[in-house]
Amino acid sequence: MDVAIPDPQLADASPAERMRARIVARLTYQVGKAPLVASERDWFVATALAVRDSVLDCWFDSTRRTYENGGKRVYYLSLEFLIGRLLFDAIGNLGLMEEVRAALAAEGVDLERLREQEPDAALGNGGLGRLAACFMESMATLGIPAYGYGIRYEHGLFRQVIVDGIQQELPEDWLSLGNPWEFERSEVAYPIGFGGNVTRQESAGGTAYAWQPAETLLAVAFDMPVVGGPILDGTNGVAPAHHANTLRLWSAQASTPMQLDDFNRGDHVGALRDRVRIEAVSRVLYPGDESDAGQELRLRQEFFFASASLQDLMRRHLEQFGTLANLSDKAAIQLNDTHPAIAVAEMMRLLVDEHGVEWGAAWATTVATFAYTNHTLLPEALETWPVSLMERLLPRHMQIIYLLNARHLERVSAHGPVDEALLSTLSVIDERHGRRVRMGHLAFLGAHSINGVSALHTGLMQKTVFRDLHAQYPGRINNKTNGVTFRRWLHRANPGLTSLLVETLGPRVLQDAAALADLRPHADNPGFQAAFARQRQVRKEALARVIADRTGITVNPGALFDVQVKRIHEYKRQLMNILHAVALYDSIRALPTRDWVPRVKIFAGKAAPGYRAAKQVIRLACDVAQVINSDPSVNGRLKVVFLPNYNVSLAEAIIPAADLSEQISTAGMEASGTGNMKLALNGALTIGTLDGANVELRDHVGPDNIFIFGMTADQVLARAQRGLAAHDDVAACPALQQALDAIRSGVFSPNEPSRYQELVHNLLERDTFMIAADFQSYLDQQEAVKQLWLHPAAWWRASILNTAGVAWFSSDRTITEYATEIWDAMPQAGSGPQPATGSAEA
Ligand code: 26Q
Repeated sequence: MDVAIPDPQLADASPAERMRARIVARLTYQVGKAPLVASERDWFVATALAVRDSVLDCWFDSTRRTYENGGKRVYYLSLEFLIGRLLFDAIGNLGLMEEVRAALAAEGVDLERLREQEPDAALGNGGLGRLAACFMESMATLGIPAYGYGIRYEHGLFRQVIVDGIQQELPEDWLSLGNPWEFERSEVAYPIGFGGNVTRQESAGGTAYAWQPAETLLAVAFDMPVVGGPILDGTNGVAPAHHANTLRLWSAQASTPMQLDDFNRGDHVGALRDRVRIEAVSRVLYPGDESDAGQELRLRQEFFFASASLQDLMRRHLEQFGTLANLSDKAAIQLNDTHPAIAVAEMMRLLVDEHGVEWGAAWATTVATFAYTNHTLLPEALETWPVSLMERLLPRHMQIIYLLNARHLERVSAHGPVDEALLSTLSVIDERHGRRVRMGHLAFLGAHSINGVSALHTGLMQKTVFRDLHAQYPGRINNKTNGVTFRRWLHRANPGLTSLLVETLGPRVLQDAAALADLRPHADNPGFQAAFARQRQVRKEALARVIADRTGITVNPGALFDVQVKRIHEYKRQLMNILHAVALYDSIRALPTRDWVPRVKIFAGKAAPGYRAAKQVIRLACDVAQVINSDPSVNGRLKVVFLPNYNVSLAEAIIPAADLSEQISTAGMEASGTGNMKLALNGALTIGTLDGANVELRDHVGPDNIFIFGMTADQVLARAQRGLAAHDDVAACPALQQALDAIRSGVFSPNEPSRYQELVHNLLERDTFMIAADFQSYLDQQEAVKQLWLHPAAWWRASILNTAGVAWFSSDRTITEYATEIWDAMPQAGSGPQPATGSAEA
């Protein structure tokens, strides 16, 4: 039964009544439950399916319009899409919030409670994956025809539990109860080869190479619609238009179901073993974040999804245009970091070996089609693969890489002799570390645009890792400062504040982030300040309940909520924040009668499973929390909380409740940060270094409304030249000395006093992240934070000016820059909605 077909009996019904009928029909006929016995999970599925019907209408329209326009499509290749929950995204973007809420209320069901029933789609580690999800949403909202390509991991990022301060990883199972948003496209399947050898054939037309893989598996497509918010100019004066794009995720399937011979011989396990091994490719997301994994399975994942995506987009292009000669006019491929960089070699193989395109023309097409985004300069995160592994797994690709590298080095040498040292830094092959393929070099050479994700980061790319390539190919490196989608991170995460903004600025603020600037005249208005502060208070009370539920810790919602939420990594310096907590603890005990500002320090984040130092930081945060929270002399003036299992949904609960946002990485190390933007958008004040996008954040909110401390990136470099021992800096800062002494002597680990000896020792001897050098200046700014908090009118003014100042950090702005400056793919204006026909596949 097609419940999307209007029921004539409902012709006069209100939208909410019609929605109710659709939800109940889904519940009855698809979930198979009667309303009286349905669980909240059942209602969630029924609601998602009913909302999905509305999404599908836009989806078919959008796909058909793109095809008819013959316009350019954007392909965003990413090994990670950190999506989170989708129900409110879809309902909110389609403008159905009130009718769905009313429809469910009529059945006695609370929409807010259904929200909790949806598992997070956690197909990513952190910033890079979440950025991909924000970008997909913005591309849909801007009406840019786009496909996201990735892997349909059966298990997303692990679930973090903390047992006695120790992080443990449990498998994550987001698909166990089914995924109402996805469509399996069994007919869209491509063969993906591994291993084997390359044959060479001479003919009159020249030499041809062909790869015979030793094994082949299938990449099967699963599609998820991504629906945007209302398109500004697409209303036609009638109803708002919505554009929907496709997130196409690949799942690995063995091409032969199983070894029937083995099975018939009675070896049931052996018969399935190969299948299990092959299908492992899409089983699990690698949980490493900026850490080198170097695992063969990871390289298999990279090639698997890169090859499937290219085969798919080339098939689509050929079906529509009949030639690959105009590929770069009709397709833009964005590589999300180097993880899909093998696509450069695969594109060359497909063009040259499979489609008979001459090498030079194929290379021109490749470079004109690809663009690459770099997300990190940390040496340990720069991807390289051993040549031996590449030769074994992808022999033809290794040949292609040698050839494109040779041509590149010849070009460099064409204008005269070049010294060996320069050639070796320019080469795709790193000969110094046992012959490895530098994926960053491969991506750079194969792309016409290489971008960084903040102004500082882009400048550093040009000066450091890509210095020599930049000199050879000037103009290729450009900046695209990150942004976030305000629809998820303000409108949905903070509906109370959003209503206040709509009341104050009008509904335009929902569509046009720039309207936030009109908040500035209200920053000093006491009535507005009170209303703004009231919304924060509501969210702090809600977060306090979450904290109590998940940790048993009681916090005072009137205290200053000081928040650091992000992956746990040494360069992000959660340790410095913990040291500040210890220093505060010491001061409170030393001067118990002083008028302290009550603070709650809130931490959340996951450590890569094998990253020992990061796991020690989590343990220290928990140990420090234990001691401080239970010390009666503190009397609630300081609490420390480590909230387990940070994910997109928890971020949505924490961010609107934050008063202070900690963005305290060692300058030069955080490529951009995006949590900084989400927190400032919700009115949190930032305490931060001049790192990543914090620099631009300061420019936008104004230097008086942000707490900047510490060395600049240049000063960090100069400091490193003088050695990394921290003894002098520690000796010069009594608060730091005292905090380190306490930690080292076991004040926070009384049952194992030596637990943090190594941590303290390392900080003193080799303070790679320069915590000691920046500490005094951090303390000073924390003191300034306290002083401002003591003056509520000044605090709320600054807070409002943060929300007012960050419009530029909308991912709509970022995507508009990508579209105009890299992809040349802006949507046709005014392409309003048309009758629904066809399917989403084209
Ligand atoms: C590489 C090889 C093997 C296994 C894992 C990896 C791997 C996985 C994820 C390497 C790096 C990442 C993630 C990087 C990342 O999230 N970078 C962040 O990107 C954000 C979006 O641009 C920035 O805001 C952050 O500053 C940056 O740290």
